[in-house]
Amino acid sequence: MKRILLIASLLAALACAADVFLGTQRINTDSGITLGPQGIAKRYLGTQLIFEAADEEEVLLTPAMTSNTAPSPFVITVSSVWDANPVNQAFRCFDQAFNASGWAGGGGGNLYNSSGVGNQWIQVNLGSTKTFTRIVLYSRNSGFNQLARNIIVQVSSDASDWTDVYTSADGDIANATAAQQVTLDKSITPTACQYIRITVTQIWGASTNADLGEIELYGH
Ligand SMILES: [Ca+2]
Repeated sequence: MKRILLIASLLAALACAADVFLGTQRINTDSGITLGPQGIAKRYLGTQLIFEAADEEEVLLTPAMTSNTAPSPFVITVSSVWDANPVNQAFRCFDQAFNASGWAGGGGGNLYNSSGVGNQWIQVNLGSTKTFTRIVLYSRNSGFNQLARNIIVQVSSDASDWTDVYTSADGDIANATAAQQVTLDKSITPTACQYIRITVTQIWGASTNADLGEIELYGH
């Protein structure tokens, strides 16, 4: 009889382990863990409410940048820049915007548009440690000799010691045939870091500078 009651209790407990929705929040009534609309899990640790991103969640690691240092604490730096024109500044690679021709800024420029060739790089300071999982590159436009053909992606916790997380093979990055074309969409082995650096190791043609279009960095 005791065994039957125990089984009945277990079945009742399992029946209660269900997810319910409270507005846009999914609530697991068994564990007490709630998931927000972005998949952010919340749980109580003593009296503290803890927010933690689900492992599988993948979001943009940078906001739409409005300058190389805004919004804080994000900072974009480059090894070199073509000129001082506002539309050519490094953050244009991370402003989440294109103009009609696919160039990054409101005028004619686009970053990463270096003033030289040979291992030119663009770097992001995420402001805190994140887990980096994916990179997406868009072309600035088609028909430019200086478009990136091969890159190395590195991560760091201090902007001093760097670890390679992706080295392209020739063919990984398409030679652009249209503006705003995705030329690379590559998953990265999840890696904790605060800094991400993209170095152009080869361009498609013979030019005196190197270009990357819009860059999206994903993770959690
Ligand atoms: Ca842009």
